[in-house]
Amino acid sequence: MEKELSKSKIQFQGTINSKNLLHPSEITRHLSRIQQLKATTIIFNVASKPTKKKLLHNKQWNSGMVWNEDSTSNNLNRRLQNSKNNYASMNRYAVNFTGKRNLKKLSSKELLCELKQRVQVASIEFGDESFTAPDWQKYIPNKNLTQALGPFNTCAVVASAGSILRSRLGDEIDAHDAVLRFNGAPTIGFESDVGRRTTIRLVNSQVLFRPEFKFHDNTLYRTGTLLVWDPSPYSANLTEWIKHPDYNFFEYYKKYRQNNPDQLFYIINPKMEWQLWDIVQENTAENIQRNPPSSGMMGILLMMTICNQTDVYEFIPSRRKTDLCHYYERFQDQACTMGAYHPLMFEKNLVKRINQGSDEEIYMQGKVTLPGFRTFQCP
Ligand code: NCC
Repeated sequence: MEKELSKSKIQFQGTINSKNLLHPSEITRHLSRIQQLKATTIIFNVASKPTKKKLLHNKQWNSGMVWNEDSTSNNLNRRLQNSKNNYASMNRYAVNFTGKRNLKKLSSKELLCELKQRVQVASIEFGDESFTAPDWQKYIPNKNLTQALGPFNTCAVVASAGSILRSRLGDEIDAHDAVLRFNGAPTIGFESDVGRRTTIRLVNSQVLFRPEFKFHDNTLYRTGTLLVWDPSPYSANLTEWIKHPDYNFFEYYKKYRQNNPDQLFYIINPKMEWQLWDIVQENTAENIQRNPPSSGMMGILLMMTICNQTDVYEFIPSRRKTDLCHYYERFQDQACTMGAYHPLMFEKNLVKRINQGSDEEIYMQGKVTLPGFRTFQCP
């Protein structure tokens, strides 16, 4: 077990397995000891295994245990703080942020309207600047992304976090009209926790570019509609981006389309990443990493655009929170959940603020419920 103490926040992170179950009275003893230390926030994580004794009753749950939507870099360990500061000053994408800082916290509705009105979820279309050569016509699907996908009524976004293990959310996820997954996240072998269905898979450009992902051979990628994104410099136009992508995935995209012409596969217009980044920065008091938001945040925005309701699973950590990076790997690193390269913690703050569901659902299931932009009314 691991305890992390700071002046105003105590994080108690532990895995209780069947061999060292705590009796409820012991948990109460731990909690009262922690409370004596005048903690303002207590995060008590229990990886719940099926057990005869209920370890943590709903009654014992309180809102202080849920993700703090005002989390700051003080909530990160020293290594991640340094990494965040380095990425904030490094400015690899020449971010030239001239936006305002919202000193007054926007309401949930105001934030939703900012996202709806300023983030344009769009795919590259044939005829877009630098995508005019005849061969692009062969590869870019005729219908654009938002014409081809949906509208769906209910959608699920499945974050790849290790803490979705033992959630038993699989059936609930599959009951949605569309399910979005990320990068190489599998379903086989994890069905009871993450479901079986994949309607859309959003991958970053590394997945196409780097041979270890076996993008062209792995059948995992053959299901559903594929979307790929790659960061452009902050102010770059498409011509500049196509010459200098982060990972030069364009040839791999064409090759995949050639081999799988019947599978819809879109390239996200990179403007979206920075429109989203601006809103995360504007609504965060400190300087965030000057790198694009994670695939998770982009997938959430996509689904809010094409679905009437989006349930997001384990993007905001539940009571199962763990340092296990992915549910499908054994690698542990807090960076996966809190962010190193991506401004992930700040993305999560924003998503928590626009959640229409309850804190209890976040804590118990890692579930956030978001409205669809098609019907969400802004002034
Ligand atoms: O890890 P990744 O993301 O594939 O996860 C998909 C999305 O799930 C959310 N997530 C994931 C793990 C975790 N513990 N907590 C979470 O909240 C995040 O929103 C995340 O975006 C990416 O965003 O594309 C990322 O991709 C990986 C990696 O490139 C791919 O998995 C392919 O291997 C990045 N890791 C590395 O490059 C080492 C990761 O930083 C972001």
